[in-house]
Amino acid sequence: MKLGKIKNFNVEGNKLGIEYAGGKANINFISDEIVRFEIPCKSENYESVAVEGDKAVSCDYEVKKDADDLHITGKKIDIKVSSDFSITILDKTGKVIVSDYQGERTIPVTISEKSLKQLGDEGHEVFGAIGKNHKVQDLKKIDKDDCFYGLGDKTGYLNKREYYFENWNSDIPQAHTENMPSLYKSIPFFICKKKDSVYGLFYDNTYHGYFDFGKENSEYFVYGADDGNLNYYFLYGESMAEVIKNYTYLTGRTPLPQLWTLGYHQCRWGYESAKDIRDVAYGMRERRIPCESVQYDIDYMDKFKVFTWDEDYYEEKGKLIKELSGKGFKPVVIIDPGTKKEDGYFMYDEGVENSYFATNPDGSIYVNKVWPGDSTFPDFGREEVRKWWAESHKNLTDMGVMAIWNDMNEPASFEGPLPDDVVFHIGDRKTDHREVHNVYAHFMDIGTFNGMKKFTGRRPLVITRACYSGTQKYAAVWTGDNQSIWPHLQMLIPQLCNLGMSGFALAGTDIGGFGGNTNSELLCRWIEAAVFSPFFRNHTAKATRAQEPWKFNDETTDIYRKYVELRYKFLPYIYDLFYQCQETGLPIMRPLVLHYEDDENVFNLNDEFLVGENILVSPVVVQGATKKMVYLPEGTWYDYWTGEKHEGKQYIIKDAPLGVCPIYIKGGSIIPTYETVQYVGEKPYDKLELLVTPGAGKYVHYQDNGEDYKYLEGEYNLYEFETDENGKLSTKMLHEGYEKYDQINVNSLA
Ligand code: MIG
Repeated sequence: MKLGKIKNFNVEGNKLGIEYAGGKANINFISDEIVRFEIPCKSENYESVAVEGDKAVSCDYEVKKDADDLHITGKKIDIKVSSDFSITILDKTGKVIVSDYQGERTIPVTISEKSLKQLGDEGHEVFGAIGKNHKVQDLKKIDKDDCFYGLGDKTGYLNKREYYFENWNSDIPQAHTENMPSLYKSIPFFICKKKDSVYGLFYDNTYHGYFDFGKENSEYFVYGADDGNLNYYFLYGESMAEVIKNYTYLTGRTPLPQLWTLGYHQCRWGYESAKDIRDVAYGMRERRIPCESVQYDIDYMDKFKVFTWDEDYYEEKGKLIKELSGKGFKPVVIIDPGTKKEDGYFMYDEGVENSYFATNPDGSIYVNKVWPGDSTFPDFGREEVRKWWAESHKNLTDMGVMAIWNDMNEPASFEGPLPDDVVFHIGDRKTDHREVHNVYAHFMDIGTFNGMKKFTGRRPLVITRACYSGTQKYAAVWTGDNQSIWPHLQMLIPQLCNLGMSGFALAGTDIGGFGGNTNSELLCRWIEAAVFSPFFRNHTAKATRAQEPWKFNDETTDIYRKYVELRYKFLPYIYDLFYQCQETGLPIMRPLVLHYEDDENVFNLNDEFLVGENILVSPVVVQGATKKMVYLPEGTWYDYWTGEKHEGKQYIIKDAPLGVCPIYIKGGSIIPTYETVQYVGEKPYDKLELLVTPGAGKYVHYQDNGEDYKYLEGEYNLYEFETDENGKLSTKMLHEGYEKYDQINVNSLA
């Protein structure tokens, strides 16, 4: 951006202010590894929605000025600041990690307005074909070997290089294709893995954002936004894992969930009555398929009015919930932000009385259509509105509701998008839809989280469709309306891995696919591939083929059960990973590149993933395939099903007929497992079985009541298990504060 030459600078603690001939810029050290760069083009007072509280720790750095440039010497990185706030970041050996691109963009105008119109007439969609300069814009150089990961839920592949994306939370019921600019979430963070270094960038700006990773020109990547400040954090790290640790230090980490939330969930938009829910719930138990919840989609509400219950179809308030709770089902209900405009409806009346809804510029309440018809939109950016929303959850928790699923919070609307000038707030500051759109769900989720925490006393499960960076502190996510097609099963892997690297450790897809009709093979392959999806739910739309496994055939039911049981077996391992995530920010599902950064075979590996560091999963995601080419990275790997030993750094062909998902356990692993139950809480988990593979190993296992916050007061156990070369186990207690297992057994895989 055109600021001209540096005139002066001024250092105050962690903050460096730079005076340019044509404006100002700021550099702010958060830590030795995290540095914020800002041109306050819109506002002097930067307030982040994603970063809460002051994260800065004291750091040592020195600033020197020569004729044209500033030279900042830090502990981990050095920074050169030049004219026009051009930035070069170097490591301590003097090697450039990343630098601004000098020169103009070469925007390809591949389509004339005339052709664009022609295409539009027949309904062709044109995604990002015409580039444009943005009000806020940043160009940085790309090197030949750079790979880009992260950016949340974007479609396509693991590595985003040569793709174009936008950040504008969007409700997209059509099939999500790899060339789509945006889906439901806006997470302007990515990791650039270079030949021999790595860094992260977080462009913290909530306006409509744009990313081009070398698509328009292989020499540079472009970030842009429609308004706001140029405001980004550079995140240094010696590995991708360290960059993620820094990013999640800044924006927060996925908190420890309740154990049951990691179990299996069944859902459908189209359970139209208490009878439908009951049939599915008892159907699961009868067929011995473990299940935690049969979730309530919008039909449970009275005329889609949030915080109400339809007693005509779903029986007397509380009755069904109580009955199913007795069988171990935890009620999870959907909530939308759109609040029906109807006099006499308590939410509407309260909202009007207290001016809680977003307004038109003239002050009248803004109305658009969603499920309930004419609806209003709570102005969640204000604390008092979030408090009101939080309190409203008592209507549900009084009935026994245990978790909330927030939908349509992009916000979606049926009568065209919300106009730019709809008035919203962030805190007390008045602003408009353009700035709030991408953080609307974030603020809603905070309200939900606080309400559920208050009324249940447990760690809330809030499942959200839309979000922004930092929402991971409050909500789990699912990837929205996918379809029952093979490409969407394939996309599960890169999409959940990228969400994980973007801070969202608790994420899942609709198993079986939401839109369209699934078939038995696709459903079986989906449950195989999803067995380690952090959030584990089968869901489908109205008027599609039913997706409860027994609606197909016995083989499907058996395969399905086998994988849901496998999930329950590995629950303590998954739970341990969530425990570790609080320290490291590392996700549960990880692309191989996260742990094998130097192995070029894994930079673009889209059909395998790791669970933690010890389990490698290489599912079959291609129709009709019965063999899988599996890449095993360096080390020794054991086939989970046969115990067969393989040396890594090679491809192998694994026989994988329907019902077999190739799974490998790393040598020297100690993996905690539980006995399969029909639901968490069916019986006490008083026995732990350790699955071990040959080789010396060490593993820390976490145990608590799996429900509330008592662990914060020390009510938990930490076991350190160690095996020697002969497989002999020793156990050390690192912390003791909870009832210990009665038995710990060892089971050797090979
Ligand atoms: O546009 O509540 O993504 O999971 O079942 C439909 C009905 C609105 C969209 C969600 C989907 C949910 C559905 N909702």
